[in-house]
Amino acid sequence: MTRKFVVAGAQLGPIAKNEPRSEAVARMCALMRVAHARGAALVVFPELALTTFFPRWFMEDAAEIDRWFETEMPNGDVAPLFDLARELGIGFHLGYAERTPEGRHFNTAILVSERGEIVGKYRKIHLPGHRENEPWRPFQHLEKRYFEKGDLGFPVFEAFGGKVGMCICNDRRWPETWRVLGLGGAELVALGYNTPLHYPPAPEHDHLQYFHNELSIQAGCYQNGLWAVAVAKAGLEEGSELIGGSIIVAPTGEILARAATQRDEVICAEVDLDRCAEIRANVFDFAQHREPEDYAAITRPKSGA
Ligand code: CDT
Repeated sequence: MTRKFVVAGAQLGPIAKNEPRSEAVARMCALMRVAHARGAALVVFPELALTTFFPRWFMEDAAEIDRWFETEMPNGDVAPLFDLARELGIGFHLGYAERTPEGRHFNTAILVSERGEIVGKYRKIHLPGHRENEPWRPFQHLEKRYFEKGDLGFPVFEAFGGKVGMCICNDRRWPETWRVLGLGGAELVALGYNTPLHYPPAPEHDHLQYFHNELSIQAGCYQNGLWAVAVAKAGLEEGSELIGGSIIVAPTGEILARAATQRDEVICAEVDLDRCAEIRANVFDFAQHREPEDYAAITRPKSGA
């Protein structure tokens, strides 16, 4: 049985602070239609895709913070996306801010089947940035303030005829993310990101943002023999420039599709999940060549923990 299908990445341009979720969802529905017209079975949307990237602002008031979070999924605002997925028979991946019934806050992504059912959930583990207001910055990056570290590990789900994993933005920079997903058998990783072009603590690296994005994702794919669809929220959003550069990467590390704009844009590629074996049965055959006895330092608790 062939395990070939088309995947799409639906990059979003900026979302304004006052843009209602219904408008963002309407934009995503339009992109989903384009992806479907190009034959995609799965379309990947970015991290925190329903709103502007709110961690750029310092907030103290709980109600002001909570208005950026979804308390249910699906809910009335995103229902049109679930309905359209069902109508077209296309799956999707969506990032959003999750507030649980117990009041816990996570940076979350879900995988939704072509029947409109949630078949997988991931909560971001590597939360970048800081906890307190740092007025010297031109904008804040307060993910450590607004989110708890994810508590689901890096799960892998049976979906779309294969094994699908997820990670979110900063996670893609960590080789451990990819290795744990690879060890879990992931054949395709969906991920969204919001990456400012300007990194205030080390602005000398600003010109390397696109390079570091591709470097991390290509290495993760090659070293674990898996596919990735990596999708940006891009463009000048509330005064902060976010990189685009959404890509689809093969298990060989080759980039098969790349966004050309910083706006709403669909990229597509045909994936063949059987091609994971090209790498996994050869140079990165874990059973034959991995030497975990010598990797103990990787899982030693961090100092100060
Ligand atoms: N959203 C997110 O995780 N962004 C980070 C920004 C750099 S760290 C402040 C990233 O890794 O792209």
